[in-house]
Amino acid sequence: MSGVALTLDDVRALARRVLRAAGLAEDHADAVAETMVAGERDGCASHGIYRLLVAANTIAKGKVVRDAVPILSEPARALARVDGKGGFAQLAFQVGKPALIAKARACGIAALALNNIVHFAALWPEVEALAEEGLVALAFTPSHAWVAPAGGTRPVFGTNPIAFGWPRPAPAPPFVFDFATSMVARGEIELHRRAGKPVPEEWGIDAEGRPTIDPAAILDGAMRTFGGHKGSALAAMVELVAGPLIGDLTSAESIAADGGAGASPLGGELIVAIDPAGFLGDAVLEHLARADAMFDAIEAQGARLPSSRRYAARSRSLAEGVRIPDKLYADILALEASLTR
Ligand code: NDP
Ligand code: PYC
Repeated sequence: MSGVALTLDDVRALARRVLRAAGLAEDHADAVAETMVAGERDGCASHGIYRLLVAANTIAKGKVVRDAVPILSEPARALARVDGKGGFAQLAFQVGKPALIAKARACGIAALALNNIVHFAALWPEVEALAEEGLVALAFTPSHAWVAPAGGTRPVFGTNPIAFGWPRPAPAPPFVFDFATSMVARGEIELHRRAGKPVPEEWGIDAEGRPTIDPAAILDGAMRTFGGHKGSALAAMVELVAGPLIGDLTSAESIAADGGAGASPLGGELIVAIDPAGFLGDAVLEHLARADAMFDAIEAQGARLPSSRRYAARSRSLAEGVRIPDKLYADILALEASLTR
């Protein structure tokens, strides 16, 4: 079997070590390492330990504040805001999450804006954590302008993920989906480039606007939105609600601020949480059971729920650990050696 076998504790220790060696403050290193462990544990390679290379580059280029102290404010009864002060998003979310949960329970619906954060991560850990608190959750963030609008050839949008979490009665885990509004996450194209593998032609175009299966040519050209004009409209929505609506950068502004450094996107994230009891009162369980009937109808015909693959990967990884591609592991160790020389 190829790859290096690691326990999740090994992955956590490696991630913390490299992030600390790169100069990240301890509280950030712990929060960032946890998101990489979650990605690796759940079989999401594009947002697992591979992100150490991305985060280290962002730190080295001076594009993230290593010891930022996120500041929480409460602009209205149902609104919370965290100014991440230029640090990675994970600590900002940790700071804002209790306020978001309390406000959603008090008002029925609440929103949290994370501003001035550097974002390289998947969104499902956040909506899953909120759904585990019994809340319905939505999350959106722009990235860098890498994606052309449907009908165009030049990048305007980021890969702009949308994540959704829905609480289910135990023992079922929350219903969660989380996807880029581009055909795939950029991280997936980067992994194909590293592995020297071609990509499907519909993933993107080269710098001259021609279809290509060369991942490097797409990374230099433009990615495509999923679902044609529909994905394009959703990508625009993400730009709007997690950019101008919360006073933060669009993907075009983020890549301009990057100035060619190749660092992770800088900007904002919007997270909305809804307490089902706000609408339903004591009838919550009855209506959540009706939602579960829909999930059963999906699975009864052999279709799968989003996140079922991820939950299955989680069970396996918790029992058996994970395998990291040999080249990626070697690159991470070489990075660590270069940082500790
Ligand atoms: P995928 O296409 O891998 O998966 C998208 C979602 O669809 C997942 O919830 C997945 O569940 C589900 N899914 C996949 N196949 C099926 C199926 N056959 N039936 C039912 N559900 C299915 O995701 P993307 O490549 O679009 O994005 C990957 C990650 O990248 C996301 O987590 C996203 O947050 C992150 N990202 C982050 C960005 C940022 O700016 N921070 C930007 C862009 C992406 P399952 O996991 O179980 O397979
Ligand atoms: O994979 O598209 C991506 C991505 C962008 C920011 C974080 N992940």
